[in-house]
Amino acid sequence: MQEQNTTRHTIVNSWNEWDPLKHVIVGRADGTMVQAPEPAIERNWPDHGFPLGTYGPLPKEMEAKANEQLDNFAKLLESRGIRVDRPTPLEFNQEVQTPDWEQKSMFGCMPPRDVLLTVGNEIIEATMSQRARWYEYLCYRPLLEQYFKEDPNFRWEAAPKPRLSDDTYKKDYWREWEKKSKEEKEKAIYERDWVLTEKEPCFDAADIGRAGKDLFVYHSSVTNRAGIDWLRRHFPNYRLHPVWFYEDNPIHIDATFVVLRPGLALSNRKRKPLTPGLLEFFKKNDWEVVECAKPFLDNYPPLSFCSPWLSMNTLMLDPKTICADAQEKDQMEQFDKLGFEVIPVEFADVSAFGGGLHCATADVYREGSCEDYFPHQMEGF
Ligand code: ABU
Repeated sequence: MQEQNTTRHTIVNSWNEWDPLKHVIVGRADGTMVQAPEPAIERNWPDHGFPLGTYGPLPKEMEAKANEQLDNFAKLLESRGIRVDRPTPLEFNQEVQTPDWEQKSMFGCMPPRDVLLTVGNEIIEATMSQRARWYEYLCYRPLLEQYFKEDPNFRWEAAPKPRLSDDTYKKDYWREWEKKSKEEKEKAIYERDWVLTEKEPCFDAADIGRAGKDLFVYHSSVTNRAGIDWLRRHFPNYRLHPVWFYEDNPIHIDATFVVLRPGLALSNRKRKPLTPGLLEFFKKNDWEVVECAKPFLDNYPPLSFCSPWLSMNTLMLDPKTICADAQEKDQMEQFDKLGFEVIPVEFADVSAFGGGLHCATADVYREGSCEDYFPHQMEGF
């Protein structure tokens, strides 16, 4: 497999979420952990064997089911002529450290979308903002080294590795959050008072929605203002729009506000846009913004930090063809009515490993070039 890959020709090129997909990375579930507590996050799943403070590998039978669904998804993509590469898992159940901190475990490499941001001929390794995920980029290094050798125009970038010292986080954020009243939580949502301080730039790649010259960046609990500012300075020739939504545990634009194809975006029916001018901006440019359908689940599945809104976490194969989670009947029906060819993909068992179909992939090559889908810009947005 490896030998076969090295003989292939690679071109890194992807400007948006919908142009015809020809080459993609699909994650693996191997060794994924319930993360040990750290300032950025705490897992507390006593009903499923992981009360607060505990950590360890997700059960092997869950891992096997998730890997089966990931492998089947990879085969489906290959059957449509799409080249699929896979990351190299590390031993995630090991203590890691830098001069600033020690962390009892890592996480996994199911969601490449969280780590790798492809913009044109460039792939950026995101900073990440959790200690357990600081080394996750290493899982993708064999592929990135290969692409670098094969594509002379590939720009391989890494955002500055954050120190993630205690100064990167608000002290005792989660304990304080638990003590907050409903009104105080509401206030935090409107003020975007999340766990990260502004000490240093932090962002997850899955907080960026790509639409040619326009990049939409979610100010979330894993992406801070400094991270957005770093991206803005890194991409001076793009229009970078910070966006935020009504959500008390905000993570990742790809289950929140998704640009599906030119002229059509999907908005989370619960996580209402709070960004002034966002909807007006889309309207001004003749984009329709539709609210997503009701998700299949009412709540987070067992041992999963991902919400039911993975219902809207999809992969576009081209502007007319969309891969959606097969359990999301209502969402698939909505896509059908919107004129898509919908490909149902069994994927529910992957959720606990860090996401849905968009999370589980990272673009390497889509046909097409950088277009301007929003010619009418708006002051202040
Ligand atoms: N990585 C997507 C997770 C988003 C969510 O849990 O809603």
